[in-house]
Amino acid sequence: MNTIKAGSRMTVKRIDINTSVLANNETWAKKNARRLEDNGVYAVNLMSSPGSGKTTILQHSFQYLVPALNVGVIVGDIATTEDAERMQGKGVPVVQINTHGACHLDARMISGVLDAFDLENIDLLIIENVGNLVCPADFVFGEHLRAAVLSTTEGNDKVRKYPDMFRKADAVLINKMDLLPYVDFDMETLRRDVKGVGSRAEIFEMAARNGEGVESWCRWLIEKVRG
Ligand SMILES: Nc1nc2c(ncn2[C@@H]2O[C@H](COP(=O)(O)OP(=O)(O)OP(=O)(O)O)[C@@H](O)[C@H]2O)c(=O)[nH]1
Ligand SMILES: [Mg+2]
Repeated sequence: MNTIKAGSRMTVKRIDINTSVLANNETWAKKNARRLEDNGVYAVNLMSSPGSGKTTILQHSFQYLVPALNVGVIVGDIATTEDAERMQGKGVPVVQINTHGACHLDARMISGVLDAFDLENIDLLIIENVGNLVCPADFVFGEHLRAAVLSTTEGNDKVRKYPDMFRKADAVLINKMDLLPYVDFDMETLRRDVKGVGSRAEIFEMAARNGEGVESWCRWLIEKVRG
């Protein structure tokens, strides 16, 4: 909080909303982290711009994850339960959060839905964030791992233009590799840019719509969960 003088007698207090919102989020995230730890739950925050393929990747990941781990999913969207419906029938409990306008999930929202899971019997909780390349980067949930999806159709400049998302990611999933011949995107630039923003993320290439490349991301994730 900063204090600025206005005139000779009046003092105006300025509260930095951004800082206080993030500090509050941090408090909730610590509570979540404790609760997840107590129950042996490993949490993943899956982020990307709208339509990069987060839900498609999850739909195709379950065949590898479910035989190895007890999985739960939280999915955030501004509106509708469509993503949660797409993930039904795979033996994975899915909870949909609607933010009604907010462009990201936050730690308090996650705390509010943890009760919906039998946490003692969950090994891996995957949180699909609201589609947005900016805001989700700032809001931690108490998760163990952050994964950012980028699809080839979004352009080769995105890592440079939205560095926070990729700098803070432990894994970068390049999706829609099937469309590579038709778009201006090359993996060499992508790899250089990921390093260039200071990220040490593991990079996976996939075409999730056909299920291609999803297995190696899942194998890597299973190893992370098992520690
Ligand atoms: N060609 C191609 N299309 C894909 C691929 N993966 C996903 N899509 C398509 O991309 C569109 C968006 O995919 P979603 O999985 O809904 O993306 P999302 O990131 O979950 O989107 P939001 O939740 O709205 O942010 C759908 O029409 C998918 O079929 C892929 O590997 N190749
Ligand atoms: Mg989705």
